Amino acid sequence: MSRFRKFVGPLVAAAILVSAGCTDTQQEPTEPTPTPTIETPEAHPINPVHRYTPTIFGDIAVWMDESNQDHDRNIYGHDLTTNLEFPVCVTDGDQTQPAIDGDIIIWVDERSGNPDIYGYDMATDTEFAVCTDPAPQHNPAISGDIVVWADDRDRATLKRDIYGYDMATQEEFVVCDQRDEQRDPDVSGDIIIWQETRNGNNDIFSFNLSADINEAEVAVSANMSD
Ligand SMILES: [Ca+2]
Ligand SMILES: [Ca+2]
Ligand SMILES: [Ca+2]
Repeated sequence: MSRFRKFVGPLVAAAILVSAGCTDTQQEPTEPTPTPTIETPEAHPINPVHRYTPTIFGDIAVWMDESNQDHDRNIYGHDLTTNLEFPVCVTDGDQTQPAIDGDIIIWVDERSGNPDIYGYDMATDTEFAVCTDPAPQHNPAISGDIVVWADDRDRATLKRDIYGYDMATQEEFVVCDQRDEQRDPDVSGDIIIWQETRNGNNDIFSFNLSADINEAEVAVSANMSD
């Protein structure tokens, strides 16, 4: 290796270091970091309505509406044929747990301060009370003229029971008030079913409205050894 190359090598390295240092000192100022966008309440609807528990019969869907503003719960419907939404019940207090069959929509209604059962006939644009007993009523279901629900009027002695209402005769009747817990009824035609605990576990029982009263109640699924 020549003496020249031995001498030039360190000079080139020094030049690179000096050049790098000059580059740092002459660098253009960086752009300021943008301030993150903070979403204001106006970025979303200030009063969205939440919708729950939809159910449907034919071309009519119904559900419970809850406003974020006042948390009032109401029942609304929607005609899927006409694509029109309509209020079913928007009165004071909570309206919840809608069910529908034919032209009749029913729900749990707390306008009086305790859960009752109310209904609305779309054919006649008429609202009506099904049960306004002072105790709580829950989980209504409907088939034809028959409305059923779980009822706490004798809860202190009989726990929860199943009651029904015949819209044709406008008469209320007991479906099952056995001393254990009956709940979550449903109905189709003359057959009412529910969940209950008389055997110490949850079973399914039924009641046939067209059968002899002594043979009307039948265990659908019950096993005491479960
Ligand atoms: Ca309401
Ligand atoms: Ca009530
Ligand atoms: Ca009971």
